[in-house]
Amino acid sequence: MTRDEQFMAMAVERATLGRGHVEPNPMVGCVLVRDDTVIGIGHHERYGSPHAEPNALADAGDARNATAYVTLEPCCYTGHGKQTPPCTPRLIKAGVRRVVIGCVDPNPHVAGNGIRQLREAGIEVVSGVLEAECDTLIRAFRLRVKERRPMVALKWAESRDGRVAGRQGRPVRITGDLANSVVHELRGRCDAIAVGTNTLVNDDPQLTARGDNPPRRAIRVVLSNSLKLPPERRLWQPGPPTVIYTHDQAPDVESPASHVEIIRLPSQDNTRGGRRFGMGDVLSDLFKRGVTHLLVEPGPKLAADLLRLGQVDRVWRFKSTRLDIGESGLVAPELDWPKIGELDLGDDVLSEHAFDCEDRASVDFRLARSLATGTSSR
Ligand code: AOF
Ligand code: ZN
Repeated sequence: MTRDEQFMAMAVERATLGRGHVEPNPMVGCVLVRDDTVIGIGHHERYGSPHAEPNALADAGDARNATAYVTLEPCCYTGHGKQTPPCTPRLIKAGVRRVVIGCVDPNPHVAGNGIRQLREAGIEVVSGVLEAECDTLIRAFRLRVKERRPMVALKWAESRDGRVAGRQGRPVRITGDLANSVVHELRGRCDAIAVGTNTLVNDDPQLTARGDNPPRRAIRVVLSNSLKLPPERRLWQPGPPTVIYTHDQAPDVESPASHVEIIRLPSQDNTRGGRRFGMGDVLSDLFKRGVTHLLVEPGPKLAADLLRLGQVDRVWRFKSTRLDIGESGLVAPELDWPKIGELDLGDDVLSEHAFDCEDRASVDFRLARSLATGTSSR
């Protein structure tokens, strides 16, 4: 690693502290260095609060002639709903001599204009340092800006012999304590958590985060073509807002509780001759509700459908190292996506998969790793 890359790596690490707090904004970290010494560090801490650069400048006090390492191109505009003053003039005014940037901001109001303004002020700018790492920090933000949809992660747990449940979907406790706390931490950073009707029927899930002080409270989502809803479910008890997506030709049933909304999306033909809604419509609707990260906890059928449709960004598979369910159990979804990260959780192994083997592990996976290593070294 070059010296520039080392300081940028610090900024990346720092930026991840914002996960769950800054969305729909991107995570950003900033390190200020003079004479090869760090004189200030900061990150974007929560939505609507100061950006990484002013936080690092405040930490440094005097940043004249320093180099600023920023994971994202500094912002440079006002208006359009912007909550804080732009960072580019702040860096210029502070007298930094050089700015090293991880990746360009895909926000069309920035998109290279921040770099241009810095150069026009006579500051040396280097861009693309640790670009792939910095890009993982803005993955969900980029999807939001460019594709107007949330980032989608699928997560399931399977036994050592590749089963996700017992006979006819009977629920089985598969993962150990460490895997469970990783899942609850992850749930607490997502904006929506979805299951299909089979999971609603078989598992009666709560879809809430049971970790310490979760930064976000997710909308609970049920994906249901049939709209066959059991009358008594934990999701119908008072709790976070709950949305059931179905298609416009599904049976006319009433919402099971006042916090549960049924959304009827345009129906399409499915391959088996029935009707179904499109996952693209679900993602657009969730986007309009401000969802940046969607976690799907699917059964094998829903997982296979979503993987086939190609609207999934990440898969998390927890595989038990101890438990066998046996031949009669429900077979886990087939997954031929390359593994981009692996983590030993004692009773289970967590692997992260992406469609493209060149992809980097997600910020959530990095945070799972810190949780796991922190816990085991305690
Ligand atoms: C930066 N540093 O730390 C972040 C940036 O509404 P605001 O004022 O928070 O601005 C949000 C936009 O600023 C966001 O859409 C993205 O383009 C950029 N995020 N930029 O220089 C930061 N979080
Ligand atoms: Zn900014």
